[in-house]
Amino acid sequence: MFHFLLLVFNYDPSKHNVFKVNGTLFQSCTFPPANEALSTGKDIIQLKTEGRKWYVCGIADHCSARQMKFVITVLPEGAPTPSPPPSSLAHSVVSYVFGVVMATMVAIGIIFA
Ligand SMILES: [Cu+2]
Repeated sequence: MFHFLLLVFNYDPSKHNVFKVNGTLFQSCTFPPANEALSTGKDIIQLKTEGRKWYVCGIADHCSARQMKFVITVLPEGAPTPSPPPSSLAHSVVSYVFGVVMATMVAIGIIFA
């Protein structure tokens, strides 16, 4: 059984937004239609499925020039851990400040059992 975890994007909504994209769009900083953007400033995303998820900021050149992009890999429960988990992942809500460069992030948190 797979439990989900929460991804929280905290940012200033007057300056940034969040698009969920695929790997190709992530690489090229191409965005879906603007009405698909998350823009509350505190977007909470449930990661319910395994695999890699990509998020980018769609404002101006933030994605391409400022590397305002985020990728997270959700591992199945019981998967071998590649490295010791940061202690913050033990919390029920995993929170990152959007805009911090995180090229790769492996989520091993099993939340809401
Ligand atoms: Cu931005």
